[in-house]
Amino acid sequence: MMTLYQFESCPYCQMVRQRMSDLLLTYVCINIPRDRSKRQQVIDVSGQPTVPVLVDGDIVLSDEEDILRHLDAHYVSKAG
Ligand SMILES: N[C@@H](CCC(=O)N[C@@H](CS)C(=O)NCC(=O)O)C(=O)O
Repeated sequence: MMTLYQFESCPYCQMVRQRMSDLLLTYVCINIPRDRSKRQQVIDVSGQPTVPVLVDGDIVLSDEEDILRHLDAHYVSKAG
């Protein structure tokens, strides 16, 4: 199961959520604080504090463009 670290009003996160919905993907959403100083969970998983961060198995992606490329490369066919 993929895990997305995000907060709702982040426009980059919104782009990723939209793409995941379009691709009919099921994933776990971890809502993180907007306050950058309270993002230890994100730093622990990705080594940096920005979101979105997507974890897909052994793959950890911390830039929305990388995430969108990854989703398109691996999951496009599922949406039919
Ligand atoms: N991945 C983007 C950055 C994404 C980004 O800026 N996300 C915002 C949330 S919309 C963020 O986490 N900013 C850091 C902060 O809020 O302190 C990049 O590398 O340019």
